[in-house]
Amino acid sequence: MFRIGIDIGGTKINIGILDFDSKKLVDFRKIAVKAVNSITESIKGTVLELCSANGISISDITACGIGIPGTVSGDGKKIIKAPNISILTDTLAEDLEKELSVPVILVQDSRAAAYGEYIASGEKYKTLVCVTLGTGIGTGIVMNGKIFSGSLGAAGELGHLPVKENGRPCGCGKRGCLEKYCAGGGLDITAAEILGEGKNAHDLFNAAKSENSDAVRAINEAILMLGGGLVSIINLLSPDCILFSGGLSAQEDLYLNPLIEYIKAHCYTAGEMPELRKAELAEFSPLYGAAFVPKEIKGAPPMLRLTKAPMLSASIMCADILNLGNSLEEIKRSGIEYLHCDIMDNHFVPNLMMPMEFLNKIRPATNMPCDFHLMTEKPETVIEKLDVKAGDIISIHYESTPHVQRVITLIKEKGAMAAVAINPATPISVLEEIITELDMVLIMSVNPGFAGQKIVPTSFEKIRKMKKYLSQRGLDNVLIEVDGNCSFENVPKMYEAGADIFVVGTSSVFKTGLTIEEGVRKLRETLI
Ligand code: S6P
Ligand code: MG
Repeated sequence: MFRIGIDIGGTKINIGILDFDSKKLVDFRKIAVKAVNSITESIKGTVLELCSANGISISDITACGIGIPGTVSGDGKKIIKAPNISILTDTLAEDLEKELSVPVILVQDSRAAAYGEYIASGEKYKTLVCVTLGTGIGTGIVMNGKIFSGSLGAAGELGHLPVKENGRPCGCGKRGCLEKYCAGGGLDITAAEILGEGKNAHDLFNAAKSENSDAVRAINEAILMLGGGLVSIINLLSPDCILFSGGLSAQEDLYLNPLIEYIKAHCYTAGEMPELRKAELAEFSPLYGAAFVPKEIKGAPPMLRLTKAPMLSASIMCADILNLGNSLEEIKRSGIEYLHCDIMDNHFVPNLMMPMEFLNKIRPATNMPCDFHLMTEKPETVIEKLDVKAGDIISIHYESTPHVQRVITLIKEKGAMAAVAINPATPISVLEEIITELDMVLIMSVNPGFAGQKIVPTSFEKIRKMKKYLSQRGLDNVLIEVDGNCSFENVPKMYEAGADIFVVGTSSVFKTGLTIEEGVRKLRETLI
């Protein structure tokens, strides 16, 4: 499977196609901004051309991320502010999503760059700061493997640290911001002041190389200001790593190296110095990061993971029945979201499970929401007897009753979230007439009836199809649950394919040799 990563800049748009598994850039193209009439058309044309040049079908693209030089909404769908780029349209994400039939997410370019470097490092840093020294200063922060935007969404504006009272006016509306002195644009102004009208940062560095003392002093002043800002970041966040990119970072002898020396001499550490060096991916980091962001941002429309993190539903039939009270407590303590209660009638499936007397003892013993999975004929007769609380989910099998719609109505009347489960051999298309009434679809990744089975291999593709099916109908709020062999190995693939809730049983959380808490921790680690 592949991703599209796009980086929209002031003069050019970089578009790349990336292999999701190897995390390698397969191929890329550059478009000059001045050659763009319609941004949607230009991007679409280039993506299709890239696909065909590399023998990749558009249906193998699972998501597209776009780095934007500006502020984007929390759900990654709208551009809020991008004053320097006139070709952008408000509906870019929406339009491209329609044109390419893949989920599209927008992300501020410096955050995308930081995330790109994080992925390129093999996810080895816990907290990484990526500073792009271009015309301005872009700062992206990755904390615990996730992009950090701050509660109010404006984290990482190092460039707007005030360094001079009533100083140079800045595009942000304030005066005396750090980037107006230390980034390329600021050094252009300094050059004009010192060397004369028309001179720029490049001339300033050339003058410093020829030992022009004013130029040397001006550059050193800029280093002290920027160094001070970066020391504050280190003292505040204690990151593993600060990476530098952007045109100015190429001035190694006169700018980057002395800056790093200043930071080393002034930052507060508990012994270990953060790694301070040039970014690895250089100009490709925003494109690269944007491409992998759709997996990372677990948030809003579930397709793009902008508000929802993956959820676990613990299969009670796999718990230690002789010790059920303790297991229930441990399940709760480990942060599992749902209790998955399987009900089987030995008719619809060849097994019996959970008599009502048993279930009705479990229900008052926990305040966790229940995820009832009915594998019975005449599901309505079971639903009537269930002790349902707000937040519970009831899934019935499409194959179990000729009256699916009637039963969905009954579930809703009981106040539960309504879900329909489909067996491995049942196509998604059977949901067509009822999909708008559902809160969740349960994809069976084994044939129902027993725990401890092997996954039906086509399940991953089925989840992916389901996700697309929902998205094409504007039903991104409908959850996808997967039941059957949700192992440490399978869950990340199911998640990547688009599933939201995983029924965890003997293959992960109740695996012999692990405590429930250890199993949950191990599983969550695969989903970061
Ligand atoms: C079985 C049932 C499931 C199992 C669960 C077991 O049909 O619906 O909920 O309890 O799938 O998980 P595992 O990890 O043993 O496959
Ligand atoms: Mg089940």
